[in-house]
Amino acid sequence: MPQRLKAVLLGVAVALAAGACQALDLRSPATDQAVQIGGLYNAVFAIAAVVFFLVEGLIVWSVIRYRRKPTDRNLPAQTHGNLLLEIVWTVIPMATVIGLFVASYNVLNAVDARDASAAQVKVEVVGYQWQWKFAYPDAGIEIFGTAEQTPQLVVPLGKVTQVTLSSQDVNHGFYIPEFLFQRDAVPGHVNVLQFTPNKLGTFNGQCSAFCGLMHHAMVFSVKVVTPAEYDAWIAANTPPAPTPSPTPSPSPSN
Ligand SMILES: [Cu+2]
Repeated sequence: MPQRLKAVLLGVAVALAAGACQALDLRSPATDQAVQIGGLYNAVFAIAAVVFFLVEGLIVWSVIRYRRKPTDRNLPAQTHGNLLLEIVWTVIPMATVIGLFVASYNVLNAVDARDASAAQVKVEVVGYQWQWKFAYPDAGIEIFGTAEQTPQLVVPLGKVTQVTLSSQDVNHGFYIPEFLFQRDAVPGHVNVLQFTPNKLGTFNGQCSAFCGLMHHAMVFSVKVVTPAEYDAWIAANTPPAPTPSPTPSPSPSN
């Protein structure tokens, strides 16, 4: 093989490997759902990589192996169709695509599954120009983000958290990279999603739909804490119950 060709092939291989490493650099998934999405992504990428290197490898090999030599005067023997080969290259891609469809369908259903009765924590998320409101209706807690104070959603580890997502004005996107998915906040429509955090820590999020001049300011974070810390946080942030107004004493009855 000529030296120059070797150098070119080596360069191509290095570039492909670098691209592959970058593509596989998923944020480490922080919810049960994200783990499934990440698994699907990696499986699709691995299959695509195998197909790519197989097909490209065969092309490059054929081009080099069967290139015209200076001594060639006639065309080589021409082959017209090969039933076995055609069955093989039809069945393998079909099986691959059907397998990917089934895997994607299962993961999509698992990620989109919403069982209101299973929800252990319920929060409302409202996007507006240009921040987020996080509310815990059961505790009466409301958090409004500002440009100076980015809002933080506190959720307990391992509990099914249900988010009721809406928008007050234009489309926004509720996106946390470590959750490996995003959902739109659409005015006039409520999106409900559930996730189960599986990793303690603080995960940054941002609006993923360009929503106007201060779109970039729509940053927030999700803090995953232990259930005990969560209970303490809820207790510490629950507004005091309004003092009951004096009720007239019941009229004496005889
Ligand atoms: Cu927005």
